[in-house]
Amino acid sequence: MKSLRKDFIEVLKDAENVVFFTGAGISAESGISTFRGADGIWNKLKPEELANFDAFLKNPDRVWDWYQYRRHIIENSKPNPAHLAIAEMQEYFRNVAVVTQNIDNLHRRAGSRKVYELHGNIERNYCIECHTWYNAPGFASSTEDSKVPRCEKCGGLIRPDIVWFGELLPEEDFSNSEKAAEKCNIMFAVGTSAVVYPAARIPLMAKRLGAYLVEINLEETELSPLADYVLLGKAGEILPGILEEVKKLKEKRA
Ligand code: BJW
Ligand code: ZN
Repeated sequence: MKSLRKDFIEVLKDAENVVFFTGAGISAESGISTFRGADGIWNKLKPEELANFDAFLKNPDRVWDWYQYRRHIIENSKPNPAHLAIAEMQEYFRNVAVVTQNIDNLHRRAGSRKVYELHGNIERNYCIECHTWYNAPGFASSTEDSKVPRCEKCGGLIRPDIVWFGELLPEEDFSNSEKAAEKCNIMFAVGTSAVVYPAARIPLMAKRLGAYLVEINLEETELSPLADYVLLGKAGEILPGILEEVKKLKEKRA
């Protein structure tokens, strides 16, 4: 990796609170598709037919089947060097939080401890009538792919705990994300097109309150003009490079 800019290194040196705001691009190198861009899911499938509550009510089996397909891919994927580098940053900064739009649980699987999930988690499911949770490992794989399971208490439809369009974000995770954005010294926006709101407010808020904003992406996004530093390339290559720099800085200090 080419050498990092001096002003960024200066901020890294003194930073105590670091936030990683992540999107689908960080999991692309784990083999999980992104939503937008050349190979994005929404190029082939329509979000209005799959990712909203009315679509689920209209055709629950189809929507369930699609999530089962995604679950199988996610179950067979592993955290990549980008997730692992973020988890290792916990050794070097006082406070590291991950605010993710991803539903794949790969940050926790990589070892990150403070993870706020803005769009839910595909490993969890709940009944739309009585809100009973169905989170036991293996629950989804014990069901038929092409048929939505029913709640054993009330017979209601069971849905994945994912935030669809038009739905509110989980209150506690969103408010913890806002708090993390308010107090961070550096915010990294990694692998996100930053077009989906209100999640996309998080890096904007951090920048407005004085954080140094670093963007890591294959290409420029709507966030780029606001960022202090834009690093173009693969997250799985750039983040391990930054981790190496952090290690050097912290060793020098010790
Ligand atoms: C790499 C890489 C590598 C690749 N290394 N980088 C008009 C204007 C403004 C807002 C709205 C509007 N109309 C409607 C809205 C609101 C709507 C919204 O924001 N829509 C916009 C799209 C226009 N938001 C909502 O509906 C939210 N709820 C809400 O607002 O509630 C209030 C409300 C209540 C009642 C009525 C109305 C409003 C909820 C949003 C939920 C989003 N859910 C999804 C899908 C979940 C289902 C599923 O997973 O199946 O979440 S959408 C999808 O986008 C998913 C993602 O989390 C989210 C963000 O995408 P992300 O992560 O940024 O991925 P990509 O693919 O966009 O980008 C990947 C990036 O990675 C690219 O930049 C690549 O270059 C890069 N990359 N490889 C580094 N190796
Ligand atoms: Zn129920």
